[in-house]
Amino acid sequence: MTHELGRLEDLPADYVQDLRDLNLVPLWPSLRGVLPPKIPTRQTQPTHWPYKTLKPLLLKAGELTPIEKAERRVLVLANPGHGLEKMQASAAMYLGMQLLMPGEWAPSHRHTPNAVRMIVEGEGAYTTVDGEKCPMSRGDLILTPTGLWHEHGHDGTDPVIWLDVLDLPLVYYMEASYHVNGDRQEVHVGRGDKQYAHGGLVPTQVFERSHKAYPMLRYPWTEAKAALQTLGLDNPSLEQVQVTYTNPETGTDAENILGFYALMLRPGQSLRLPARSPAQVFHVIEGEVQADILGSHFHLVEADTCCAPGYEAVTLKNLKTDQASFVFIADESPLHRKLGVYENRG
Ligand code: 1HN
Repeated sequence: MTHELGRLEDLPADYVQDLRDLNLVPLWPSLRGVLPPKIPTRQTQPTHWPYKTLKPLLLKAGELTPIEKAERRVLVLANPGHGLEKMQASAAMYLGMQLLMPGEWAPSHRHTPNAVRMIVEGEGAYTTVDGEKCPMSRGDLILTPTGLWHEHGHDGTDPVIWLDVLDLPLVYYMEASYHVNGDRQEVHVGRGDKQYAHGGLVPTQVFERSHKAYPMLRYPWTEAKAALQTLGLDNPSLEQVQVTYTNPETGTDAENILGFYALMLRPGQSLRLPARSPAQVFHVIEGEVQADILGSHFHLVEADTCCAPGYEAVTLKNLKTDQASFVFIADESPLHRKLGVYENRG
């Protein structure tokens, strides 16, 4: 049973003022707020960002603001539950849609938050991460883990747009968020996406491991899609046809704080994802999906993005009855597991 606790108003005003003057605060009026019964209070609201409405505004930003004035030309997908100015999709996740025009260059920097890019549209752009030039194609996932230099360039002819996912809100909250600007990187020979391209077959190192904390930086969509299709064909009764983006040397999550996954929904399939503690983000790579989150029913078409708070079940339904749909998922699972607060409530 949860008892009613004393309120601030129940205390003499001069007593409260005496406390405040000494930087002291009584706990009991706020205890239920910070420690609610049974389930956390979540500011993260189910939110849908349709690509169709976002894209023209992002292209307009390309006309209004030169890359030199932006460094990164991004429209942030902000969750109204957190307040737009906080630039949060969830407690730990930041989302942004970034535009790079042909010939533009987003200069080299590195920072403490971890980032990934999910390429949404356009060909010819590349991002250089830690000296490795990673071509960007639709559906590719490219890591820029904490501390690694990264810059973006574009040799193509049409705008390139990608989704950035960062753990910025968490790292900022920790007062650990900062960046350093750098010079254009020299591109070196050797690419992790080639060296680790075949599942289970990893380069034999002279030492047990390469000396890279992040040996694979680019996960081509062609590989992820083929893995999902093969998994689905080989396991006709498998409900959750999903792969996790991992570090191929350790088998652990690709980055430390956020987790990344690709999901295939079979034609017409309805999949219930259990209520787990981490918040989640869904981005449709191919197909058409209905996402039922709390009382919201989002109709997601290609390149649409939505988010769901933690501790809630989510149902994803493939609205295509004659073909599979493919969804990129980002979540806060690695963080929750490391902190020991991860829960699956079924
Ligand atoms: C950043 O470095 C990039 O490098 C994109 O493309 C978005 C949002 C917040 C902080 C750093 C990038 C970012 C960012």
